[in-house]
Amino acid sequence: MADKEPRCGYVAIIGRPNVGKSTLLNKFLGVHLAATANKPQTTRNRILGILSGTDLQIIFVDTPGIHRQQKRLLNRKLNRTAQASIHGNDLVLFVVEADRWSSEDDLVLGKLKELDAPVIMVINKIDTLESKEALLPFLQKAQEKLPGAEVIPVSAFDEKSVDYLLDKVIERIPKGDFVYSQDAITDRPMRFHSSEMVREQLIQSLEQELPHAIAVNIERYEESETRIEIHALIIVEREGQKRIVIGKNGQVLKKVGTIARKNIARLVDKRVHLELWVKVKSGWQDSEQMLNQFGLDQD
Ligand SMILES: Nc1nc2c(ncn2[C@@H]2O[C@H](COP(=O)(O)OP(=O)(O)OP(=O)(O)O)[C@@H](O)[C@H]2O)c(=O)[nH]1
Ligand SMILES: [Mg+2]
Repeated sequence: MADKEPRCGYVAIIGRPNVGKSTLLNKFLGVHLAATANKPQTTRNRILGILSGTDLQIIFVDTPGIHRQQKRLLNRKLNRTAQASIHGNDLVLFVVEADRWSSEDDLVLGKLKELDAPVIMVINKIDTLESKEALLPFLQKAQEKLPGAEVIPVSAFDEKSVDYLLDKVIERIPKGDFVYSQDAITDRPMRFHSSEMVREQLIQSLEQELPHAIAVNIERYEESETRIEIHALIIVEREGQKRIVIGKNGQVLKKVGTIARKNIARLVDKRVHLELWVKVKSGWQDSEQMLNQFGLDQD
């Protein structure tokens, strides 16, 4: 007979920006919970994604990408949030990108060396390699970087490889009672995730530099049995940015609203009415008070 003693553990997902941490989290959960985009510093908070079976609970901890740039308070806060999440886990997934080892990966590596939790090095995006042979030298190099760790190559877009990785994660989950109820998928309210779905679409729609200048604050969130009314305020740093976010004839904002609304509706399983506004608040990225107000984790 199978052992029915419950198992429960924390699994942190750590790495430099843009390697696919949040994409992997969403794939593990089978739900589009965390914002993802092909721009660095998409994730700004510690995000829990909870996967439960009858006698197994895995609490994934998605984190902001650890990076070198420390110019703004926002950057320093992102790094602090990620570093605070490295400790106190049962397993750490150190995510890197196939064939793209950078000095920021070394920066992350340095932080992992002091850990006592086991580390699996996940080499993501192997679908971008031209051939399987190209992977071998990189695998070897990765293994040399962290000799004790298991190294697993995956593509977040390939279900089979994600399932294989998940099996390896499950093997490492220790015995323990569930921390969250079996139906919970995250610890934050859907109000927070709604603002993330809006910010995600903004990041995906805008040019490289602009996403960092943007925050989203939910001003109104009214929920009934079947419907949610959400008013989201988009905060930018300058007038010019406001014009870009709105777009010609409001086209950018309209597209952002349409896709974000669909994604929120899928997440909350209700009808969603979403209204968006844009406001300029210069210097918010360096204001402790505004960073806290816009939902960034407090140190
Ligand atoms: N080709 C390919 N692209 C991927 C894969 N995994 C993720 N991506 C893409 O990589 C980009 C970054 O993904 P994210 O999940 O947002 O990366 P992240 O590590 O969470 O980034 P930060 O939150 O900024 O630290 C997105 O455009 C993803 O679609 C993969 O296996 N293959
Ligand atoms: Mg992310």
